[in-house]
Amino acid sequence: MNASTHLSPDEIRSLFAQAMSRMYRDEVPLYGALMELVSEVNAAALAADPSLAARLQRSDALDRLDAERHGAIRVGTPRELATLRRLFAVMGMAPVGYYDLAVAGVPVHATAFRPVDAAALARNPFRVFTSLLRLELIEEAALREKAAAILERREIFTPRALELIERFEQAGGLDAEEAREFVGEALETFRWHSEATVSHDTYQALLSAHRLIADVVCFRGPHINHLTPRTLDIDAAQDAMRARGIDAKAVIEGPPRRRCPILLRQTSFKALQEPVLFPAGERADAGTHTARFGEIEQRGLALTPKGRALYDRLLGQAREAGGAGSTGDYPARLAAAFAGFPDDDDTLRREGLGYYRYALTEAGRADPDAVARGSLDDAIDAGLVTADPVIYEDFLPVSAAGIFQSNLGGDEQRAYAAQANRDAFEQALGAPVQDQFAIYAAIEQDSLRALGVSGWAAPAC
Ligand code: OOG
Ligand code: NI
Repeated sequence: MNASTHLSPDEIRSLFAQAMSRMYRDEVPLYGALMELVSEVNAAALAADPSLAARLQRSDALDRLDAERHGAIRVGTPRELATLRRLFAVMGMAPVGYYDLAVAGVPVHATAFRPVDAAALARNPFRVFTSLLRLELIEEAALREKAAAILERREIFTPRALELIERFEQAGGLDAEEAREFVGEALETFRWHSEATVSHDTYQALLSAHRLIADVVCFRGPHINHLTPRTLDIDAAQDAMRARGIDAKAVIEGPPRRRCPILLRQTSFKALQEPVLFPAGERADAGTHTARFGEIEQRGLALTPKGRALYDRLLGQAREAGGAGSTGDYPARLAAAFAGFPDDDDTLRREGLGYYRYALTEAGRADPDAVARGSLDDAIDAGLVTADPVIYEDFLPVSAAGIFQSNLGGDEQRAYAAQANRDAFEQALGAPVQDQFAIYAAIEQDSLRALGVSGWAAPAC
């Protein structure tokens, strides 16, 4: 067996994303309806704006659009998280970013496993938002110890999945047959199991500590709780959801609607009430559990640290202006706050608020001397070079908290006093998380270098 017979991690990721999508469509029929709706909205958006298709094509986003998804899972122990890191590595997915959700009253911290380089992202940007339960945030000692003991006993990976991960690590890859088997085995970890592993009483006790704790602790594994397609027009998709009687979240998370979309806007439909069986002596008790939901998202420009600081400040303004979080006439407050955020690509780029990908136009390729004669901005103005938004591939902590909250069922609003603890998270993960800004900056830098003019730099941020 040598490297040439290995399937690329990109191919394994694509197979896995397809398998996951099929499984989720079978498990959650509403997901199928959402997929149809999003593909109709996307077709309409492309038809209405011919330049959109060309722009998406140049930034590699068009071909991947139909396959583009993110999922989310929640795990209970450091060992589970560390093994997931190895499992995702088989598919070319690395942990990027640290998200602390305790401040928003959700007792987890998280990262996103995703492909990192431009070619892998263009191929298939499948990402999984992965949260680790912070057991130390359960106040009652007896309950905390019980939860820890339950989690210690479970094994969320099949023996064969573990063997194939090791095989990948030792051989440096998997051949086609091994990869096919790996995808099937890995899928088992993310499958929904309607039999709880604990009694109804234990479930209730954990549920009242926090609904999310029950979701993580009481089942055989970290069931995938949503799989999100990418839409080109989330407002239209939100309207279409409502028109079909889908119970969409009241507010779209993230920035307001703009001419130049930035970062990430998301909306979701309420979690399903699903039947659960509890082992109780001879007879199984029946109950219900809310864990799984639907979500759609629109992705836009990746912001630089400067742009992100402005985003965070304006979002904070909108959220504080009304006293509470995302309620009342929040959309109007949000739009008003974001009047202070430039909304044309030229200004966003020149002010160093976002990352752009540069490419020679046909005219630029035909006349390299003309390209090199002036500055980068001159070449763009002369139509020799294009600058297209680098797409944001990550998540937003305030949005994620809103998504968690709206899908936990109850309307509990609490905040944990605990500090973010990135060191503990990375220790559990067994590796540092990568810095998203460095990744976007590298994509921008590489595109600049490929223009072949020495000395050109992206606007400072
Ligand atoms: C994850 C929620 C976060 C997003 O898109 O921000 C998320 C979860 O509920 O487990 O998926
Ligand atoms: Ni999500």
